[in-house]
Amino acid sequence: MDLKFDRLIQTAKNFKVGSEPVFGKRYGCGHINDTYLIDCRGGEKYILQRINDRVFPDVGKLMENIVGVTEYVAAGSVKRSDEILTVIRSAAGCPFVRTDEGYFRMYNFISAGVSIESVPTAEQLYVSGRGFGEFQRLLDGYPAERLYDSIPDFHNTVKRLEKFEAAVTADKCGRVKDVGGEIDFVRSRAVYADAVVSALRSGELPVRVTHNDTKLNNVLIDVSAMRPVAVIDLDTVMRGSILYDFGDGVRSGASTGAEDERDLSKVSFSRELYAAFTKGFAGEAGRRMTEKEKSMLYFGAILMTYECGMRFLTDYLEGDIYFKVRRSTHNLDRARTQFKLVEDMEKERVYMRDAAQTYANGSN
Ligand code: ADP
Ligand code: GN1
Ligand code: MG
Repeated sequence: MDLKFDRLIQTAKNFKVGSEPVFGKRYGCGHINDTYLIDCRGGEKYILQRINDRVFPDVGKLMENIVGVTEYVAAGSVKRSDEILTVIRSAAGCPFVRTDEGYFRMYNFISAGVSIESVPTAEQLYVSGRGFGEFQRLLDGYPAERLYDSIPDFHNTVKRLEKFEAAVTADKCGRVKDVGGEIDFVRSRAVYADAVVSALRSGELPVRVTHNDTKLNNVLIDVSAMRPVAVIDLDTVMRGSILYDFGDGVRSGASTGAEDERDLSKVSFSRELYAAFTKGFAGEAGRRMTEKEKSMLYFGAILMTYECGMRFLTDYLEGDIYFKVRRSTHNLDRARTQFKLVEDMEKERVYMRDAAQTYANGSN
């Protein structure tokens, strides 16, 4: 439910803002939290977010993660402070505030960059790859033991598959009958689910501190200077694989159509966009990757796209309780675009693998 204007302003007043909050409105296109832009009398701007506490039940621990990560990134960054994501404390010094309407946090509004919400140009996606690759590099050395698992098993695709099967069995909304083809699609690729989970467990792939939600609109880009400004949406910074960050960047960026496009003829995997993201990401993070990571990097893109499609379909079957939706088939439409991309990527495996290895080895 949207917050009433006066409640929004009242909530913003709980934080240490530069001057009186006078205006607020809904902002951005995130699928999880409720995001508002707050304007203050003196011209200062802030992002106020109502944290989705169904997704993140322990807000205190979540915010400890975010404070730790933002401070670490700030210390390792050479950027100006207004280009660095910063948690604004409450008057009482707390990184979040609880009101009758839920849990809220505030960030500085970073105006030097924007979220790209449409199909990016190759140059923009290259910049996005650089931003996430740089973030991955900046997180190197972050004490992983300080991180709380804000969503346990977030990219454990085996567990995702189990949840999906449970949703099919429960068929809470009677929707299973309409999505037989999509269910078969997920089942026919069940073999993907275990590949990274087991390689992480055996130590074949190193466990790193990763962002885990490297979707295109989670990096702010300066589109005139063509540079990454800041990586945002740090709720899911946890232990993971670099394949996840690479993979989700490709999933969300290297498509010729929107994530929720209904006309699947508009949705295809783009080699040009893939190469651009890969060049940017590997250019920043490639030197630190192991040979195993380099050889499996491309698979991260297939896996993240498969997993995300499965998550959308699970949510559709469960009655749209996780992702924000604006129409009854929204999650199904999203699942279908992801499955179309998976099919395309499967045909492009060799190209994807070779390009990722080439860029990760720095030969381009
Ligand atoms: P969600 O978890 O719901 O995706 P995000 O933290 O990604 O929430 O925020 C939603 C959108 O709001 C982002 O995609 C971005 O466009 C905008 N946004 C969030 N934080 C900032 C910020 N500090 N400065 C500028 N824009 C922001
Ligand atoms: C969500 O929060 P947002 O919109 O940046 C989701 C991601 C999905 C993505 C699909 C915490 O990202 O995992 O890949 O939607 N975030 C969470 O668009 O579940
Ligand atoms: Mg987001």
